[in-house]
Amino acid sequence: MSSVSNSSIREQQHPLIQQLADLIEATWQQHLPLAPYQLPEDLGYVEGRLEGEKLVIENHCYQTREFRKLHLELAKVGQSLDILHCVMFPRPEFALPMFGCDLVGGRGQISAAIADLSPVSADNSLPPSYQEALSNLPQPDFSQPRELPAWGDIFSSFCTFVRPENPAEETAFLARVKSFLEIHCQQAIAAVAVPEQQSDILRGQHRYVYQQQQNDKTRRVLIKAFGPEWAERYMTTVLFDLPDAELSLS
Ligand code: BLA
Repeated sequence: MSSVSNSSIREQQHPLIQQLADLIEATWQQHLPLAPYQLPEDLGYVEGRLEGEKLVIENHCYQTREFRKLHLELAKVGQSLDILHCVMFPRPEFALPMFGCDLVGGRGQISAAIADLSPVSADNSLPPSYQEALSNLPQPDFSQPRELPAWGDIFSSFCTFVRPENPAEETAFLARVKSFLEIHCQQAIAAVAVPEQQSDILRGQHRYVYQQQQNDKTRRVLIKAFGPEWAERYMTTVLFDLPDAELSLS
């Protein structure tokens, strides 16, 4: 196995979550020189209780020249809920979109599989190089596409949000995420910093993060296990935070 993963709950999770976690870390390691990223001390590995079942959260976090924070989170609630959450936060001096991915499943079935490269530019569009690369990908047909909630207007037209129905659809979802990650890593390595665009980029990242914080389904799980204050702190400092430079926005 890879050198940066110390998988403990991974082996107990839905196979698609294991495969996607391995794929994400392998792609990061292959393309990006990873440095450690320090999470708030008490939030790297956490345990709580949700309706009598144990909730375990395991975080893997890195940073690179282009990315302020690469975050992969695996969570497990007893036997009933398995979660993979991943966001790649570009440094605000790079005009790069947000990669985000969430897999939620329970009792053998993944109910939500979502992945996107989401724009943060002032005109709310992806850089042309991304548009071109993403347009060239095959568009797999999924038998159960899902409808985005209202806060999901941050996602691009390339966003995939489905309930994968069978192993073929799971494989198709994995392949699409792999393509997103490879395109994103290649573009990021080639990217040149544009500090003059930083305030626009920060504004876009702020909107992305703010909308994600409106996901009541995530919040509800965290509140039930850890209480409202802890959930708020976790959502705003670990799942969807902003760099300190955000202060310069106001
Ligand atoms: C949905 N997220 C969900 C659901 C749960 C969680 C329980 C409902 C599953 C379903 O509708 O089938 C829970 N997700 C979590 C928890 C964590 C988590 C507890 O990551 C972390 C501890 N969510 C993200 C990212 C994206 C995302 C990065 O974290 C997208 C890039 C999307 N999750 C997302 C969307 C839904 C969802 C769009 C459906 C929301 C809805 O239908 O209202």
